[in-house]
Amino acid sequence: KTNGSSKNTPDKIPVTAHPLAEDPSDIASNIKYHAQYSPHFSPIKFEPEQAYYAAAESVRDRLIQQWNETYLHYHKVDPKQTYYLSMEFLQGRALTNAIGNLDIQDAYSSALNKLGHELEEITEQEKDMALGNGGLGRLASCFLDSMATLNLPAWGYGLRYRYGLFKQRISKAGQEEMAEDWLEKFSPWEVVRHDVVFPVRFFGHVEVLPTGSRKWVDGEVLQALAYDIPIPGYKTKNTNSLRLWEAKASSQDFNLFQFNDGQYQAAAELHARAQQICAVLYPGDATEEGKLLRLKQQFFLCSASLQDIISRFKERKEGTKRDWSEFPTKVAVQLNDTHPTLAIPELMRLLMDEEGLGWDEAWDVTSRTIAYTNHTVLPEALEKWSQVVMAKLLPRHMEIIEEIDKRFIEMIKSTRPDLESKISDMRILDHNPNKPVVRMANLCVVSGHTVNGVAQLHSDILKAELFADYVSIWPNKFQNKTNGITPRRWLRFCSPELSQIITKWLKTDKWVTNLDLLVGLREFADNPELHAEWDSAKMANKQRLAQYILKVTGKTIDPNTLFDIQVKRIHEYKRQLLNILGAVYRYKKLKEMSPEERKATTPRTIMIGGKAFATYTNAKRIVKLVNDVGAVVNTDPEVNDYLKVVFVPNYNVSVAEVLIPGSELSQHISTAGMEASGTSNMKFALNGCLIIGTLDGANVEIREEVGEENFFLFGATADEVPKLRKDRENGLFKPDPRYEEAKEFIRSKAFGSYDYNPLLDSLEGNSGYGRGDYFLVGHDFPTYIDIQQKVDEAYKDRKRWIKMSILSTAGSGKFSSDRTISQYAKEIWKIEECRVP
Ligand code: NBG
Repeated sequence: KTNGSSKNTPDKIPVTAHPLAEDPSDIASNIKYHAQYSPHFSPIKFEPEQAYYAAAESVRDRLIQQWNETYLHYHKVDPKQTYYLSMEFLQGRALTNAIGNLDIQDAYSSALNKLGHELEEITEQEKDMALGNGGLGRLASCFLDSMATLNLPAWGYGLRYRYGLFKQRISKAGQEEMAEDWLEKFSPWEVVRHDVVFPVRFFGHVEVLPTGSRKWVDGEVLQALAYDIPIPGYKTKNTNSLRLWEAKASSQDFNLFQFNDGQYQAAAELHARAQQICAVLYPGDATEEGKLLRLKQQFFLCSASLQDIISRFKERKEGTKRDWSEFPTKVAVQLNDTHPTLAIPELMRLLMDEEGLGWDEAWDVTSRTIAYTNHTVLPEALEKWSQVVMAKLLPRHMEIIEEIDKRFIEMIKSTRPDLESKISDMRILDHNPNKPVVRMANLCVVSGHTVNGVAQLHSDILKAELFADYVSIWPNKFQNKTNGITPRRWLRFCSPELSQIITKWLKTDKWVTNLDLLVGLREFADNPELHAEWDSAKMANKQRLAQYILKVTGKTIDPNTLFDIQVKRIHEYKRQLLNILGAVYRYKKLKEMSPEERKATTPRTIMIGGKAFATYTNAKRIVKLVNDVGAVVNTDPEVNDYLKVVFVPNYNVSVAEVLIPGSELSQHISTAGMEASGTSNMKFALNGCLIIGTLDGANVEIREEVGEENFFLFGATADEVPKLRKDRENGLFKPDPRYEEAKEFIRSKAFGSYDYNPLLDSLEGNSGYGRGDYFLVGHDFPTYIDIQQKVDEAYKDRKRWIKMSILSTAGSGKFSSDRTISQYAKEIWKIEECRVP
């Protein structure tokens, strides 16, 4: 379809605004209204792209109505509200989610038909909003969906990056990164709030006033301007906000005199520097400049958000003077990892220097307001900032951090002399003479009222290792909040076929907001009728996936083979290398078989996808290796029917929505103890996909819930890992011959001339991070191959496999982010539902 005139009679549909239309004809009018009166394109064409923008704007009208009502309701009721501070939000696409949550899918579908378009084609026009790297950012987005659905007064705060996570292109050389321009045209989902602007200062110095109080002055001041994104709940009026800040310089900072004098760059210098702040998500921090910019971003988010939170606290009781001790009963601030840690000294500064509170009072308010979630135990991801850089960029905050550190040490000395020897590890400032740093995680633990991990095993490790010393001081500060995913996006909307079957057998669609109801499927796990329906829904999803793969890679895959998927950021601890070594071993064995023997095997399509950090050399080599293995295997006529290896390019949220419903086996095979939780494992399990995995992160709990007979387990456990590494250092590791064979095969250049020796060498030797097989690929390889054989056998028994698949979905209720968010609300934030009438 090139325009609306091919089908029906779109020309006859009147152009009228009906913001709250229910009827498809009125909705169609409203879409036409937007095409005409919110003109972003010339009026000649009404192609899918134009139709997408017009449809999205018509949905936004409806959202704005609910959104304003929600804002006013919260203003009136003045409930305690949560603010989720995160440097990342991986929202993906919004249109399907919005019309799904508003429950107007059918009406929109027929309205678009009337205009000569298909809803599915229209939704694909939308660019992913990818303002995050991976699980941490997607978790934040799932949380927003649950907060709104549960009618909780809770907002997200983030940054409006001009370019989100890069777009991945695969060439002969491997991964190439390109700027992903989600704002190339514009986003119909954001609303700029010209009246919400706060000043954010950098550099300068601290002045002591005659009263003795301190004030941060001079330096450069930028403006934070709010852009709001509506977050609709599922089948409820409550529509929350995701507020993203953009940096601007004010017009006074434009030097007209210099400009007229021909000094164009100098005239707009501050404007240029403002633009850098929100230019890109997580700029590479290898250079000093990059580091400073990242710190600026973090502070920008914290300062703007806290000023906004404080002004809302005041606004909601306009006219009356509020007692500051009331603040923590009205405000909960959650730090999504240490990235927004500067919220702590910034809140202290605002309370003391702007509002006139004393230290003790400000500290009481701050520590009762702020809570911190830890998302990793990887040492390189635990943020440390140079004290020199911090003192230069944020002189007042450095003073405050020093004072927090000093008081913490005094507290230990006076109350816990037994911990004196631990002070240097526990304190916030590390006075290493070569490079004094601020340890952000320590600052969070010392200052926050609650610290939580993201899966039971991870939280246990935090308490037993990373934060063990603090546990003895504050035993009640530490909690677990096992991650979750929203069942709306990750089942109801991404797999309508399977959803319909579930609703039919459970005789209710209430599972969409009460995921525990899925256990009701267990009683039908052997029912042949359900099996037939389940099988055909899965097959439809596999076909859709195969078409997608054909579209983006040109490769044909067979939906009758076992679809085996591993998609996530490429990292050595996630062990994509173990997966590809297994694939290489499988290929080699297939080559050695007779044609009859091959026919008896279980045909497989292995799909691997994910982005490698641009400067992470080994991760990039892994991407190339997967592609090189695929190039050989997929063109080898002997094995072609039994094995394919496909690299799925540019993995992101919308790609996941196609891959996950179509998968049958997914790999979550990190070295035990290293993946804090994982959340895609939950999405796969919910979609009836079986997991092959280690006892790591949330895998442990998924296995408990779906039943151990429905989980393909292998590998060392977290508590065995330290000894295995020691043994390795002491030369006690005996490699399995199959493992040596797989590596040797790659070294023999069976997959092209690229030199994979440096990558494979990371698996050799005796010790060290990145050398000496720190991630224990060699140790886990034999059990991995053995369990893969069990997978092959299980798949041959169709009945058994489908039963396992049903039981996997049935056991996934716990992993709803509604459950996670209810626990945060009750056990950390102490907030309650505030439903818009
Ligand atoms: C990631 C962990 C994942 C976890 C997500 C969400 C960071 C720092 N951590 O295992 O690696 O699922 O956070 O909690 O990105």
